[in-house]
Amino acid sequence: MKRAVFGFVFLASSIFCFTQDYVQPVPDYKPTAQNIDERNKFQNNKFGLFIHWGIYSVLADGEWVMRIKNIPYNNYKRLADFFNPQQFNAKEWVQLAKNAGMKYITITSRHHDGFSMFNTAATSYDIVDATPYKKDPLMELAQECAKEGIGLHFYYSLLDWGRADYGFGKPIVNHEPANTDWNGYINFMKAQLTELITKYPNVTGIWFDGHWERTNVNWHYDEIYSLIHQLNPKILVGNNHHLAPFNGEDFQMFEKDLPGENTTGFSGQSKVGALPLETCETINNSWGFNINDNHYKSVKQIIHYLINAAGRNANFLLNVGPMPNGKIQREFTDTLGKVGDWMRKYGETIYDTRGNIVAPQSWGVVTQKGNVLYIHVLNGLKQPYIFIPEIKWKISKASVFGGSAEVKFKQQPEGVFVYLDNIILDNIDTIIQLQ
Ligand code: FHN
Repeated sequence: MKRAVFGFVFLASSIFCFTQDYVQPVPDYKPTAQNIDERNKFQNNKFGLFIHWGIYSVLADGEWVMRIKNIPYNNYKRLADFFNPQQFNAKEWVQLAKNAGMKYITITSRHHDGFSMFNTAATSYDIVDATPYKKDPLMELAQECAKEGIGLHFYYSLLDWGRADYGFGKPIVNHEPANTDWNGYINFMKAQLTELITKYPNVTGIWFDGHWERTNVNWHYDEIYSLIHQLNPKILVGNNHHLAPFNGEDFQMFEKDLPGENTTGFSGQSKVGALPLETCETINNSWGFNINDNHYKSVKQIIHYLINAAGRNANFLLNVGPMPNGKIQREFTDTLGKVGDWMRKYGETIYDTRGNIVAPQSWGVVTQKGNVLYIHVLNGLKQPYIFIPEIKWKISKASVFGGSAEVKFKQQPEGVFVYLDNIILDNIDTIIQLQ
């Protein structure tokens, strides 16, 4: 019996050791005042454009096409020979984001295929050296964003399916892939990140992805995050590791789920922490351009996602996958234009607000700015009123946002009742403003 218990404990603890993530946080990371300021700006921005663009767009089958179609790396690399986005226009992309009411762009500088979409001296497998295009679209984009006051974050993949020093598929021994130059790979990433942070104007964030492919290697985050903050203390570091934030990170991200939810299975271990939050979702079902994907989200779905994120105190990063010619397809630009129309009218109830003031309710969510609460009624009601719990402030007035008509309400110790019987509910969002 004793032996059985010991065996069980041993097995359980060895499984635990084996499966537990190996994390190297930055000891005693203290964000600078500039970094805190940047975090605030980031939270005020609320809405960003995510862009997945790489040589995979040529095959029009998403950014995982190399793996999914089992294309050998050396064959896949040939895509660079005919990646020539002659119609790419940074001005158009930035205007698209601006017109949609987005305040920042997060773009793939390098995805899991390892192809660098920027001019880098660390490898020749990049857009300037390996494609007939020979130009650096990320520099054009960075300059245009800086000119237009749009923030810029670079997505950067930790995972690399092709480089020998990454050793994709190799067993992990002592927190490193066996028989590879793992330190060489870490140094390669550091060199590229240095370029991205020092050469491109106004970059304010690095968005890591791919940790989940190797949860027990030494990613040297202590060195990488420290380097980033040394180069520019205001850079916001985020990592899509699907876990609670590590020390040294400046924002927490969620993939295809609102903070606190886990409908996709990515966020099971991702406890909501105290850092600024961001959730990303894509406009159809693909991140990279996919010619067969017609699952376009409606304008209403996107606006609801944005409001639901804001109500949970998170930004919304909405993705599009541009085509290999550099254009963004019409279905996406149309939708973004309509989302922008809504933002021009109601953005005041989203930008610069904070959420999680009141837990999400069956009828919708609450955002707050100064002494105003914005009650977003998103869902149909069973009764002609809503109840808002947890309100501690004294409410002096309730009105429909943008109008002058007052709305009946009753404040009780347990919360506020707002009566909507005389109000025609909006198909997207009925916003009641509480003073
Ligand atoms: O594998 C990637 C995927 O291609 C895409 O970049 C998304 C965006 O959040 N992140 C990864 C999956 O977690």
